Amino acid sequence: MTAGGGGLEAFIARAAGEEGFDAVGFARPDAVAEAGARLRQWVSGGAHGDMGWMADTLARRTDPAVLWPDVRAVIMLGMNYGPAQDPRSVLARRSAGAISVYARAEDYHDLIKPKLKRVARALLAEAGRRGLAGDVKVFVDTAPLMEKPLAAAAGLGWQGKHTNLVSRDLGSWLFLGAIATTLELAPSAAESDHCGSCRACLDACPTAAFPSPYVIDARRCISYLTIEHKGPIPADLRPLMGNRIYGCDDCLAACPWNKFAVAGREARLAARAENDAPPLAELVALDDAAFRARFPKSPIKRAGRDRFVRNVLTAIGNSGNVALLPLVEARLADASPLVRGAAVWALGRLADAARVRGLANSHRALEHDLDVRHEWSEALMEG
Ligand code: B12
Ligand code: SF4
Ligand code: SF4
Repeated sequence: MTAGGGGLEAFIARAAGEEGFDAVGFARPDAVAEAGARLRQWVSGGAHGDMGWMADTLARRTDPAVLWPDVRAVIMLGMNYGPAQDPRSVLARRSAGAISVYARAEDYHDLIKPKLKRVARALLAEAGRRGLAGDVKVFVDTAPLMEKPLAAAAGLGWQGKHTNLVSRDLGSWLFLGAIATTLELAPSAAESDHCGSCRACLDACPTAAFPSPYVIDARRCISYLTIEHKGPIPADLRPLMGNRIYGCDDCLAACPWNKFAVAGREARLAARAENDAPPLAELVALDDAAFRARFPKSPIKRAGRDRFVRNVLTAIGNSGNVALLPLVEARLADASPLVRGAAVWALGRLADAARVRGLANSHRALEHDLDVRHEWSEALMEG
């Protein structure tokens, strides 16, 4: 917590602490002008891939005052979701799926938003007691707001070379939320960069998603590929994904500042045991209803069943486990072309040439989807 004394800032810091936030600070809305310019450059270079919403909301995203002209201050809040153990241990279990830490628990959006609202309401009531009138809006993740640069300006941490906010006290495991307000608040001192010559996160990335330090190419990031990307995963990246089926933590987990991290104290953010290393065999068989029942209140539901099963089939293709072949073959006739295409790829990775040819004979003539037909050609090495 960065604020003390008897001002509104100290009141907010106390209220945020009572709601379970681990860090709080204050930024002027115009504190991130440089980041806005960089964001424009990033989007114009296409690094956002098919996250069209980043381009659509660019004007609002680059400047909080465009989003809300009356805003005078942005309160940035951080919540620690540090895992109890190293999340990378599951990467060696190739027949299990690796789910990123944030997605092993309840959806943080659902948890944090009501907490932000309670802090915001308490702030307005306290301001009223002091004879001040004001308004507030709360944001977590989904709004067009540059949360990381704002959090750095508010002193919560700095944007590390992996582009996420790193805190000296909490390492990389920090969710961000924001309360924008028309009330005047004294800005906190911005945090400076403590990466130094370290490049552990850059070297840890399995898909080389950092063209340079501090810049990510989302199109190569496994988090983007498994969660946001709607189409088939680019073939050259599939073998590099290993068993990562939803998000990725490798760059975050590599950061030496995590040595100061402690396990998160919010029980609803603690990993559900069934999401620590779920067998791929179980996940690949999920239909839509079973998928929704398997992941109640989970952020994983956002990707939808088809994208999720695509990811699972990619992991199966990387597993080297031929015992999974019958489950792959069952998906060759799936209703979703995305799933069928991923099943063909997994088949090509695991089965011998005669088996691929035999299955191609029975499935390919019925296939009308161009992407899936292309997968068959590749699996038969006709390309
Ligand atoms: C789009 C998005 C993604 C995209 C793009 C990732 C990215 N780095 O932006 C994808 C889908 C890949 C993604 C993945 C993840 N995300 Co995300 N994502 C967002 C979202 C919605 C917008 C971020 C954004 O504006 N990106 C645009 C790019 C341009 O921003 P940037 O990478 O920070 O780029 C800056 C730098 O390149 C910098 N820059 C350029 N050159 C230079 C040079 C120097 C010297 C410096 C200092 C800086 C610099 O300027 C740019 C503008 O600020 C935010 C929520 C929000 N509203 O902010 C969450 C958010 C960033 N995600 C979050 C999380 C947790 C993740 C994952 C860890 C999830 C997971 N486990 O899979 C991964 C991490 C991957 C990674 N290494 O970034 C958290 C991060 C919390 C934190 N501590 O920072 C956020 C803030 C959500 C939240 N509310 O908690 N995410
Ligand atoms: S989340 Fe994974 S794939 Fe994405 S940049 Fe970090 S290490 Fe690379
Ligand atoms: S791993 Fe090293 S370079 Fe990357 S964010 Fe952490 S300190 Fe910075």
